Amino acid sequence: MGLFDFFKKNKKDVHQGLEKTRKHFWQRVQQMLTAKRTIDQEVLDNLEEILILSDIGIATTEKILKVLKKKAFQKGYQSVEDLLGYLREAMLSIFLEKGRLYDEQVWTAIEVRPYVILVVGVNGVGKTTTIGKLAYQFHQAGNRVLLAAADTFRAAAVEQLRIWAQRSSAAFVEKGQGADPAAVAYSAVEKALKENYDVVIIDTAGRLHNKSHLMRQLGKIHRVIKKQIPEAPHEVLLVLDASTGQNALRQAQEFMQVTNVSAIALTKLDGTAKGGVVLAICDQLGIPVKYIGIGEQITDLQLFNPYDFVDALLKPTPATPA
Ligand SMILES: Nc1nc2c(ncn2[C@@H]2O[C@H](COP(=O)(O)OP(=O)(O)OP(=O)(O)O)[C@@H](O)[C@H]2O)c(=O)[nH]1
Ligand SMILES: [Mg+2]
Repeated sequence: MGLFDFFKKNKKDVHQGLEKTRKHFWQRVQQMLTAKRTIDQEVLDNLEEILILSDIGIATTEKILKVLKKKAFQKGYQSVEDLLGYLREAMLSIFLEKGRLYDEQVWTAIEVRPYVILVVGVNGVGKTTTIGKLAYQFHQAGNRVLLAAADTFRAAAVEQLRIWAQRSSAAFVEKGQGADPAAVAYSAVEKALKENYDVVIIDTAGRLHNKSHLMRQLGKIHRVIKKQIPEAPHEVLLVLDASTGQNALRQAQEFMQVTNVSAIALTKLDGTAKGGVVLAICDQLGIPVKYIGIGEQITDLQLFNPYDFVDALLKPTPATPA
Protein backbone atom coordinates (compact mmCIF):
# COMPACT_ATOMS: atom_id res chain seq x y z
CA MET A 1 0.00 0.00 0.00
CA GLY A 2 1.29 3.44 -0.89
CA LEU A 3 1.64 6.07 1.77
CA PHE A 4 -1.04 8.27 0.26
CA ASP A 5 -3.82 5.81 -0.44
CA PHE A 6 -6.34 7.67 1.67
CA PHE A 7 -5.46 11.02 0.16
CA LYS A 8 -8.43 11.24 -2.17
CA LYS A 9 -9.00 14.55 -3.81
CA ASN A 10 -12.33 16.21 -3.46
CA LYS A 11 -13.29 18.34 -6.43
CA LYS A 12 -15.99 20.19 -4.52
CA ASP A 13 -13.46 21.39 -1.95
CA VAL A 14 -11.05 22.53 -4.63
CA HIS A 15 -13.83 24.51 -6.32
CA GLN A 16 -14.81 26.11 -3.01
CA GLY A 17 -11.21 26.82 -2.13
CA LEU A 18 -10.72 28.69 -5.37
CA GLU A 19 -13.93 30.68 -5.06
CA LYS A 20 -12.25 34.07 -4.63
CA THR A 21 -9.78 33.57 -7.46
CA ARG A 22 -12.56 32.38 -9.75
CA LYS A 23 -14.87 35.24 -8.84
CA HIS A 24 -12.32 37.93 -9.67
CA PHE A 25 -11.19 36.15 -12.78
CA TRP A 26 -14.73 35.61 -13.99
CA GLN A 27 -15.97 39.11 -13.34
CA ARG A 28 -13.23 40.41 -15.57
CA VAL A 29 -13.69 37.79 -18.27
CA GLN A 30 -17.42 38.44 -18.25
CA GLN A 31 -16.99 42.19 -18.62
CA MET A 32 -14.67 41.63 -21.51
CA LEU A 33 -16.87 39.10 -23.27
CA THR A 34 -20.08 41.07 -23.07
CA ALA A 35 -18.34 43.73 -25.11
CA LYS A 36 -16.61 41.43 -27.59
CA ARG A 37 -17.56 38.49 -29.78
CA THR A 38 -14.44 37.75 -31.81
CA ILE A 39 -10.83 37.14 -30.88
CA ASP A 40 -8.96 40.21 -31.99
CA GLN A 41 -6.03 42.13 -30.59
CA GLU A 42 -8.25 43.89 -28.09
CA VAL A 43 -9.55 40.61 -26.66
CA LEU A 44 -6.01 39.29 -26.39
CA ASP A 45 -4.82 42.47 -24.70
CA ASN A 46 -7.70 42.31 -22.24
CA LEU A 47 -7.10 38.67 -21.54
CA GLU A 48 -3.43 39.39 -20.94
CA GLU A 49 -4.37 41.98 -18.36
CA ILE A 50 -6.85 39.62 -16.66
CA LEU A 51 -4.26 36.86 -16.43
CA ILE A 52 -1.61 39.18 -15.04
CA LEU A 53 -4.09 40.57 -12.50
CA SER A 54 -4.76 36.98 -11.37
CA ASP A 55 -1.09 36.72 -10.38
CA ILE A 56 -0.12 34.41 -13.21
CA GLY A 57 2.77 36.76 -13.92
CA ILE A 58 3.95 38.33 -17.17
CA ALA A 59 6.21 35.57 -18.52
CA THR A 60 3.70 32.76 -17.90
CA THR A 61 0.83 34.86 -19.23
CA GLU A 62 2.74 35.37 -22.48
CA LYS A 63 3.25 31.62 -22.81
CA ILE A 64 -0.44 30.97 -22.23
CA LEU A 65 -1.47 33.56 -24.81
CA LYS A 66 0.93 32.13 -27.37
CA VAL A 67 -0.66 28.67 -27.06
CA LEU A 68 -4.14 30.17 -27.05
CA LYS A 69 -3.48 32.20 -30.22
CA LYS A 70 -2.13 29.15 -31.99
CA LYS A 71 -5.22 27.11 -31.10
CA ALA A 72 -7.58 29.92 -32.08
CA PHE A 73 -5.75 30.30 -35.39
CA GLN A 74 -5.84 26.55 -36.11
CA LYS A 75 -9.39 25.83 -35.04
CA GLY A 76 -11.21 29.12 -35.43
CA TYR A 77 -13.29 30.93 -32.89
CA GLN A 78 -17.05 30.90 -32.78
CA SER A 79 -18.14 31.36 -29.22
CA VAL A 80 -17.19 32.18 -25.68
CA GLU A 81 -16.96 28.43 -25.01
CA ASP A 82 -14.34 28.13 -27.75
CA LEU A 83 -12.24 30.84 -26.17
CA LEU A 84 -12.50 29.26 -22.73
CA GLY A 85 -11.68 25.86 -24.18
CA TYR A 86 -8.50 27.25 -25.71
CA LEU A 87 -7.66 29.00 -22.46
CA ARG A 88 -8.13 25.73 -20.57
CA GLU A 89 -5.85 23.86 -22.96
CA ALA A 90 -3.28 26.65 -22.84
CA MET A 91 -3.22 26.63 -19.01
CA LEU A 92 -2.98 22.86 -18.87
CA SER A 93 -0.09 22.94 -21.33
CA ILE A 94 1.89 24.93 -18.73
CA PHE A 95 1.44 22.14 -16.16
CA LEU A 96 1.80 19.26 -18.58
CA GLU A 97 4.92 20.71 -20.18
CA LYS A 98 6.59 19.66 -16.94
CA GLY A 99 5.44 16.09 -17.60
CA ARG A 100 5.85 13.72 -14.70
CA LEU A 101 6.09 16.55 -12.23
CA TYR A 102 2.32 16.29 -12.13
CA ASP A 103 1.99 12.55 -12.21
CA GLU A 104 -0.17 11.61 -9.22
CA GLN A 105 0.70 7.97 -9.74
CA VAL A 106 4.35 8.75 -9.06
CA TRP A 107 3.52 10.90 -6.05
CA THR A 108 1.27 8.40 -4.39
CA ALA A 109 3.23 5.21 -5.02
CA ILE A 110 5.94 5.99 -2.47
CA GLU A 111 7.03 2.87 -0.64
CA VAL A 112 10.10 4.04 1.30
CA ARG A 113 9.74 3.82 5.07
CA PRO A 114 10.37 5.88 7.06
CA TYR A 115 9.56 8.56 4.50
CA VAL A 116 11.19 11.76 5.76
CA ILE A 117 9.70 15.15 4.87
CA LEU A 118 11.55 18.33 5.78
CA VAL A 119 9.21 21.33 5.80
CA VAL A 120 10.65 24.79 5.12
CA GLY A 121 9.31 28.28 4.45
CA VAL A 122 9.25 31.81 5.86
CA ASN A 123 7.30 32.58 9.02
CA GLY A 124 3.55 32.57 8.99
CA VAL A 125 3.03 30.85 5.64
CA GLY A 126 1.32 27.83 7.22
CA LYS A 127 4.10 25.28 7.76
CA THR A 128 2.90 23.92 11.10
CA THR A 129 -0.74 23.82 10.01
CA THR A 130 0.19 22.01 6.79
CA ILE A 131 2.22 19.49 8.79
CA GLY A 132 -0.80 18.82 11.02
CA LYS A 133 -3.04 18.32 7.98
CA LEU A 134 -0.51 16.07 6.28
CA ALA A 135 -0.01 14.00 9.44
CA TYR A 136 -3.75 13.52 9.60
CA GLN A 137 -3.90 12.29 6.00
CA PHE A 138 -1.02 9.88 6.51
CA HIS A 139 -2.55 8.60 9.73
CA GLN A 140 -5.92 8.07 8.03
CA ALA A 141 -4.09 6.00 5.41
CA GLY A 142 -2.91 3.69 8.19
CA ASN A 143 0.60 5.08 8.60
CA ARG A 144 2.42 5.66 11.86
CA VAL A 145 3.48 9.28 11.81
CA LEU A 146 6.12 11.11 13.84
CA LEU A 147 6.35 14.91 14.01
CA ALA A 148 9.62 16.63 14.92
CA ALA A 149 9.58 20.09 16.52
CA ALA A 150 12.76 21.45 14.92
CA ASP A 151 11.35 24.98 14.98
CA THR A 152 13.01 25.76 18.27
CA PHE A 153 13.32 29.47 17.54
CA ARG A 154 9.90 30.64 18.67
CA ALA A 155 8.48 29.99 22.13
CA ALA A 156 5.03 28.79 21.07
CA ALA A 157 6.18 26.75 18.07
CA VAL A 158 6.82 23.50 19.96
CA GLU A 159 3.44 23.67 21.71
CA GLN A 160 1.62 24.45 18.47
CA LEU A 161 3.09 21.35 16.81
CA ARG A 162 2.34 19.24 19.88
CA ILE A 163 -1.34 20.16 19.55
CA TRP A 164 -1.33 19.18 15.86
CA ALA A 165 0.35 15.88 16.79
CA GLN A 166 -2.45 15.18 19.26
CA ARG A 167 -5.15 16.10 16.76
CA SER A 168 -3.68 13.91 14.05
CA SER A 169 -2.75 10.99 16.35
CA ALA A 170 0.94 11.40 15.50
CA ALA A 171 3.89 10.78 17.83
CA PHE A 172 5.98 13.79 18.76
CA VAL A 173 9.67 14.52 19.31
CA GLU A 174 10.83 17.76 20.91
CA LYS A 175 13.72 19.16 22.87
CA GLY A 176 12.15 22.46 23.84
CA GLN A 177 12.70 26.04 22.76
CA GLY A 178 16.29 27.00 21.97
CA ALA A 179 17.43 23.40 21.36
CA ASP A 180 19.56 22.58 18.32
CA PRO A 181 17.08 21.91 15.48
CA ALA A 182 19.46 19.33 13.98
CA ALA A 183 19.48 17.42 17.29
CA VAL A 184 15.68 17.29 17.22
CA ALA A 185 15.72 16.03 13.60
CA TYR A 186 18.36 13.43 14.49
CA SER A 187 16.38 12.09 17.43
CA ALA A 188 13.20 11.93 15.38
CA VAL A 189 14.79 9.90 12.58
CA GLU A 190 16.51 7.67 15.13
CA LYS A 191 13.21 7.00 16.89
CA ALA A 192 11.44 6.39 13.56
CA LEU A 193 14.02 3.77 12.56
CA LYS A 194 14.00 2.08 15.94
CA GLU A 195 10.24 2.06 16.36
CA ASN A 196 9.23 1.52 12.73
CA TYR A 197 7.42 4.74 11.99
CA ASP A 198 6.25 5.17 8.39
CA VAL A 199 6.50 8.93 8.04
CA VAL A 200 8.60 11.60 9.76
CA ILE A 201 7.67 15.25 9.22
CA ILE A 202 10.12 17.88 10.45
CA ASP A 203 8.94 21.43 11.22
CA THR A 204 11.56 24.16 10.89
CA ALA A 205 11.80 27.81 11.86
CA GLY A 206 10.69 30.40 9.35
CA ARG A 207 12.09 33.30 11.30
CA LEU A 208 15.88 33.25 11.19
CA HIS A 209 18.44 36.00 11.49
CA ASN A 210 19.61 35.88 7.90
CA LYS A 211 20.13 33.75 4.83
CA SER A 212 23.50 32.31 5.83
CA HIS A 213 22.10 31.30 9.23
CA LEU A 214 19.18 29.59 7.50
CA MET A 215 21.53 27.86 5.07
CA ARG A 216 23.73 26.59 7.92
CA GLN A 217 20.77 25.35 9.91
CA LEU A 218 19.11 23.53 7.02
CA GLY A 219 22.50 22.14 5.94
CA LYS A 220 23.11 20.71 9.39
CA ILE A 221 19.63 19.16 9.55
CA HIS A 222 20.28 17.50 6.17
CA ARG A 223 23.62 16.13 7.32
CA VAL A 224 22.34 14.55 10.52
CA ILE A 225 19.39 12.96 8.74
CA LYS A 226 21.64 11.53 6.01
CA LYS A 227 23.92 9.97 8.60
CA GLN A 228 21.06 7.61 9.40
CA ILE A 229 19.24 7.39 6.04
CA PRO A 230 21.49 8.44 3.13
CA GLU A 231 18.55 9.12 0.72
CA ALA A 232 16.66 11.24 3.23
CA PRO A 233 15.04 13.70 3.40
CA HIS A 234 12.90 12.13 0.70
CA GLU A 235 11.00 15.35 0.29
CA VAL A 236 11.90 18.97 1.03
CA LEU A 237 8.51 20.63 1.11
CA LEU A 238 8.51 24.40 0.69
CA VAL A 239 5.38 26.04 2.06
CA LEU A 240 4.24 29.22 0.31
CA ASP A 241 1.30 31.48 1.10
CA ALA A 242 -0.81 32.01 -2.06
CA SER A 243 -2.13 35.33 -0.77
CA THR A 244 1.35 36.84 -1.18
CA GLY A 245 1.02 36.36 -4.95
CA GLN A 246 4.18 37.04 -6.90
CA ASN A 247 6.12 37.45 -3.63
CA ALA A 248 5.68 33.73 -3.09
CA LEU A 249 7.74 33.20 -6.25
CA ARG A 250 10.54 35.36 -4.92
CA GLN A 251 10.50 33.50 -1.59
CA ALA A 252 10.74 30.22 -3.45
CA GLN A 253 13.74 31.45 -5.41
CA GLU A 254 15.46 32.42 -2.16
CA PHE A 255 14.83 29.00 -0.62
CA MET A 256 15.96 27.23 -3.76
CA GLN A 257 19.33 28.90 -3.24
CA VAL A 258 19.73 27.49 0.25
CA THR A 259 18.17 24.05 -0.04
CA ASN A 260 17.05 21.43 -2.53
CA VAL A 261 13.30 22.07 -2.67
CA SER A 262 11.48 19.09 -4.18
CA ALA A 263 7.83 20.04 -3.79
CA ILE A 264 5.64 22.99 -2.84
CA ALA A 265 2.59 23.26 -0.61
CA LEU A 266 0.61 26.36 -1.50
CA THR A 267 -1.56 27.48 1.42
CA LYS A 268 -4.43 29.90 1.99
CA LEU A 269 -5.87 29.56 -1.50
CA ASP A 270 -9.30 29.88 0.11
CA GLY A 271 -8.61 33.42 1.31
CA THR A 272 -7.18 34.96 -1.83
CA ALA A 273 -7.96 35.97 -5.40
CA LYS A 274 -4.32 35.32 -6.31
CA GLY A 275 -4.68 31.60 -7.00
CA GLY A 276 -3.28 32.05 -10.50
CA VAL A 277 0.15 32.08 -8.88
CA VAL A 278 0.07 28.26 -9.05
CA LEU A 279 0.65 28.55 -12.80
CA ALA A 280 3.54 30.97 -12.34
CA ILE A 281 5.18 28.75 -9.71
CA CYS A 282 5.02 25.65 -11.84
CA ASP A 283 6.16 27.42 -14.98
CA GLN A 284 8.87 29.63 -13.52
CA LEU A 285 10.33 27.32 -10.88
CA GLY A 286 9.81 23.87 -12.38
CA ILE A 287 8.95 22.53 -8.92
CA PRO A 288 5.55 20.91 -8.57
CA VAL A 289 2.85 22.33 -6.34
CA LYS A 290 2.05 19.04 -4.63
CA TYR A 291 -0.44 20.17 -2.00
CA ILE A 292 -2.88 23.04 -1.72
CA GLY A 293 -4.24 24.42 1.54
CA ILE A 294 -7.86 25.52 1.25
CA GLY A 295 -8.79 26.31 4.85
CA GLU A 296 -7.72 26.11 8.48
CA GLN A 297 -9.32 22.78 9.34
CA ILE A 298 -7.42 19.50 9.55
CA THR A 299 -9.11 18.16 6.39
CA ASP A 300 -8.42 21.31 4.33
CA LEU A 301 -5.45 19.99 2.38
CA GLN A 302 -5.61 18.47 -1.08
CA LEU A 303 -3.20 16.87 -3.48
CA PHE A 304 -2.91 19.40 -6.27
CA ASN A 305 -4.39 18.30 -9.57
CA PRO A 306 -3.94 20.58 -12.59
CA TYR A 307 -7.16 19.42 -14.28
CA ASP A 308 -9.30 20.16 -11.23
CA PHE A 309 -7.51 23.46 -10.74
CA VAL A 310 -8.10 24.67 -14.29
CA ASP A 311 -11.70 23.46 -14.23
CA ALA A 312 -12.32 25.23 -10.93
CA LEU A 313 -10.80 28.44 -12.27
CA LEU A 314 -12.69 28.45 -15.56
CA LYS A 315 -16.04 27.29 -14.31
CA PRO A 316 -18.43 30.22 -14.39
CA THR A 317 -19.98 31.38 -11.14
CA PRO A 318 -23.81 31.24 -11.27
CA ALA A 319 -24.34 34.88 -12.22
CA THR A 320 -22.10 34.64 -15.31
CA PRO A 321 -22.74 33.31 -18.81
CA ALA A 322 -22.33 29.54 -19.11
N1 LIG B 1 -7.43 30.21 5.48
C1 LIG B 1 -6.34 29.45 5.62
N2 LIG B 1 -5.51 29.67 6.65
C2 LIG B 1 -4.40 28.90 6.77
C3 LIG B 1 -4.09 27.87 5.83
N3 LIG B 1 -2.91 27.31 6.22
C4 LIG B 1 -2.53 27.96 7.34
N4 LIG B 1 -3.41 28.92 7.68
C5 LIG B 1 -3.35 29.86 8.83
O1 LIG B 1 -2.16 30.62 8.75
C6 LIG B 1 -1.69 30.98 10.05
C7 LIG B 1 -0.21 30.64 10.20
O2 LIG B 1 -0.07 29.24 10.13
P1 LIG B 1 1.16 28.45 10.81
O3 LIG B 1 0.95 27.02 10.44
O4 LIG B 1 1.31 28.80 12.21
O5 LIG B 1 2.36 29.06 9.97
P2 LIG B 1 3.93 28.76 10.15
O6 LIG B 1 4.53 28.85 8.80
O7 LIG B 1 4.13 27.49 10.89
O8 LIG B 1 4.38 30.01 11.02
P3 LIG B 1 5.74 30.17 11.92
O9 LIG B 1 5.86 28.94 12.76
O10 LIG B 1 5.49 31.42 12.70
O11 LIG B 1 6.87 30.33 10.96
C8 LIG B 1 -2.59 30.22 11.02
O12 LIG B 1 -3.55 31.10 11.52
C9 LIG B 1 -3.25 29.15 10.16
O13 LIG B 1 -4.52 28.77 10.63
C10 LIG B 1 -5.00 27.67 4.72
O14 LIG B 1 -4.81 26.84 3.83
N5 LIG B 1 -6.09 28.49 4.67
MG1 LIG C 1 5.16 27.08 12.64
